[in-house]
Amino acid sequence: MSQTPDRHAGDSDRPGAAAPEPAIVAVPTYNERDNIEATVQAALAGCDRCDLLIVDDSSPDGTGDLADALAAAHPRVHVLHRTEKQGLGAAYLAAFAWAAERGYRTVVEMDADGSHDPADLPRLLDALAAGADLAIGSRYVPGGSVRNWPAHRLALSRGAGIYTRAMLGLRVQDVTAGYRAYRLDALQKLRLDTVDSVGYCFQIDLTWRAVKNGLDIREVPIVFTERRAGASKMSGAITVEALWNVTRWGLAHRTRRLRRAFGRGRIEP
Ligand SMILES: Nc1nc2c(ncn2[C@@H]2O[C@H](COP(=O)(O)OP(=O)(O)OP(=O)(O)O)[C@@H](O)[C@H]2O)c(=O)[nH]1
Ligand SMILES: [Mg+2]
Repeated sequence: MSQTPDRHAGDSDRPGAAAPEPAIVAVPTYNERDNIEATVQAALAGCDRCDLLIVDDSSPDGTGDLADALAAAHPRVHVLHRTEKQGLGAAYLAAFAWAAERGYRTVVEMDADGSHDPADLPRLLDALAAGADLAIGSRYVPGGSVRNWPAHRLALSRGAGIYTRAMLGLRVQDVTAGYRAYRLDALQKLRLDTVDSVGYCFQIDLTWRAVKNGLDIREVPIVFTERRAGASKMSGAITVEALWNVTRWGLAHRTRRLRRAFGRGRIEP
């Protein structure tokens, strides 16, 4: 790796003032050849303190080669090549381990397809600086929105959110959001070695673990825009995985509450 996370130490406009330390922005890619360069350039331009890690699962369209070329041209860009497509969850877990090994203390998850605006990176990082353990780029809080999604896609996202919030009793508004910043020390409290969610369920899984572990979670409004090129990796299997896991986590959660209530001889509010 050509950069170290402390490269900004003492590097500031204000003499004597410590500059914020670098954050790593993990960008998973599978067949994002037409998107990755614009995403990387926008992130480099929009966030001085951000390094990027492209996590490519041997994309058949050559995204990995393009990522290597970007890394060769920009010292703040790194690439993690994986041998096969193993889903978003596995790609992010590999990125978290990569970041922890290199001493980063902040990690951001960001899609490569243009849906997540790199200009929002500083606001997510500001929320961590203000005390959050997890800052969620949220489409469904005041000021947040979704652009150009077909009605059925929006309905699926809203429906999944309503079901998940009801089953798990969550107050987070955008539980499936994929644009997030974590403090790595907080993330490591979540027993990541036991996470096996593959698709978008990974985001729900980590939100649920964050709530159960009492992390400080803050939602930052973002505008999410439909991908600008390439094909979605959303599939029926990904939806079924989320539905199944949320249902069993919700039932287990209710069973635990009932057991506790009967154990104490009263029903919890
Ligand atoms: N490394 C890796 N990246 C993946 C995998 N599946 C999806 N991605 C990336 O994860 C990000 C989100 O995937 P999308 O296909 O955009 O999924 P989505 O945003 O839920 O679906 P749309 O809203 O329809 O675009 C993109 O940058 C993908 O390239 C995977 O198995 N491995
Ligand atoms: Mg997308």
